[in-house]
Order: sequence, then C-alpha cells, then structure tokens
Amino acid sequence: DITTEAATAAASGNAATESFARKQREAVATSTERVNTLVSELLSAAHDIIRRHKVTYAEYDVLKSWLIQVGQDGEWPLFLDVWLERVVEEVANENREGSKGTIEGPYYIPDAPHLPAEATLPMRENEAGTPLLFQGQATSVDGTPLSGALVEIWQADNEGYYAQFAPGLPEWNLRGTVVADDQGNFKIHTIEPAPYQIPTDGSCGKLIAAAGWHAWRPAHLHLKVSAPGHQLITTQLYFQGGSHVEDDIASAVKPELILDPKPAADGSGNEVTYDFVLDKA
Ligand code: MBD
Ligand code: FE
Repeated sequence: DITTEAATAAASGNAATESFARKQREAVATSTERVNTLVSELLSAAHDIIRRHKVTYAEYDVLKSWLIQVGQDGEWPLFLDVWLERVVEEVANENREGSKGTIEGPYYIPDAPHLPAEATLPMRENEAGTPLLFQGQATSVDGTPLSGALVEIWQADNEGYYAQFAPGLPEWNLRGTVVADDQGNFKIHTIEPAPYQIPTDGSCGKLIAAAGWHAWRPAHLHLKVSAPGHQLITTQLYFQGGSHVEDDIASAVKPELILDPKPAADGSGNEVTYDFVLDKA
C-alpha cells in the first residue's frame, strides 16, 4: 500500500506497474509474420548501433543491469510512456479530424467518481495552488453538442504528485469523471498543477543523469473525453509560458494543447475555456 511508503521511484513505479496490470486491454492476435518483422527490425537497429559505436562488453553489462533495475523499480510504464508512447499516439491518431490528442502516461486510473457538469475536483482543505476554472463544451465534428459527454480529468497537485502514485494523498485527489450537461458543457473547478519531475532515485532518473538530460514535464492536465458513437480522445493541456513547455522530456506538447488562462472575473484565480471536438466512431 503506497500510503505507507515514501515518495520513491520504486513506490510510484510499482504502483504504475500494478495499475497497468489491472487495465482492460483489447486482445490482439498479432500474426507470426508481423512479430517477426517488428522484432527483427528492432534488434537489427540495436545491432547497427553496437557496430557503429563499437559498444564494449563493459557497456553491454551496464545495459543489462540497468534493464534489470528498470523492472525491479517497476519503471517500465514510466520509461515507455516518456520515451516511446508519443510516436504510438501519433500513428494511432494521424487521421483524426477533431481535437488533438497526446499520450496517456502512466498515472491514469479508470472509474474516478462521477461529478456533475459544474463541479470542484476532490481536493484537500486548503489544497495548495492557483485556483483554476477549466470550462468548455464537447461537440461532434459536425458541431452537434455531445449531451452527457464524460470528461475524465486527472492531474498532479501543486508539488507534482498524483494521487494513488505518491504517498499521503486522498485516493481520488484531483481526479474525477465530470458528466457534461445536455449541451455538452462542463465547468471544472480545480487548481493549476505543478510541473512533473521524473523520480531522480530510480533507473529512469539514473539514465537522465547519465545522459545529461533534464527530468521535467511541463505542468499539465490529463483528460479523456468520450461520448456514445464517438472516438474517445486522450489528451493533455499545458500552460502558456510554463517551465518546460518547450522541452518536455516526453515530447508530448503540441501547439493546439497550450492553454492561456486569464484572471477570473471574481478574482478567485484563473479561468480558461477549451472545447473538445470528437470524431465519429
Ligand atoms: C507524467 O505525469 C506523465 O504525464 C507522463 C506522460 C510521464 C510521466 C509522468
Ligand atoms: Fe502526467
């Protein structure tokens, strides 16, 4: 149980690994021919790199022990979602006409509690962070409002921590499934999240340090928006001018996904409107 542990790479990594194991996945029957092609090409790309750079036995052993450690830290979901998922998403959604999507990442939990069309996300008393009113409308590509669309939202808190993947946070903190009204409208009261830092004490953190990279994702809201007869969209929204919007370690920022919130009329923080356009199924 993560609530009894420290905020370590292994605690969040193993929670992400368990969460992935619980996920309902489509059964895929990949043909022998396709497995052969994909795995052969992947290996042959690695062989080329070894030859080109004359990789040594000592370096090969470092690779082996690092790969073993990624598994022990439970950081395969983190590693894959940070460095590969964006291309899978690009290929999967290249023909969409509606709103842009981006990667899901390792910290989605399905079935967050349902909330009405105007709602405050579950949060602690005096939750730190600038209050944010995030509002908009879900429509179909033909402009039809999507009555009762589901707007699933999950985000880090003001310290960059996600509930259920860091210790000491209420189970559904800053997570919810908002049910849009009959016009597809929603109004979500939340706080602006902090940027997310890849844990520095795990194998992904070690790789980042060894390669001289930085460990940051820009502050972001995660969303999944769905409605009957339409393709679910998985996306993230970022904040204009925020740190690392221009150099996300996961390369998951797109220009269409950047919000520019303005001070709310009632002085209670910031507000922003963003509409979701869903492709037909
Ligand atoms: C995150 O919060 C995230 O969204 C991704 C994609 C990877 C690591 C942490
Ligand atoms: Fe995230």
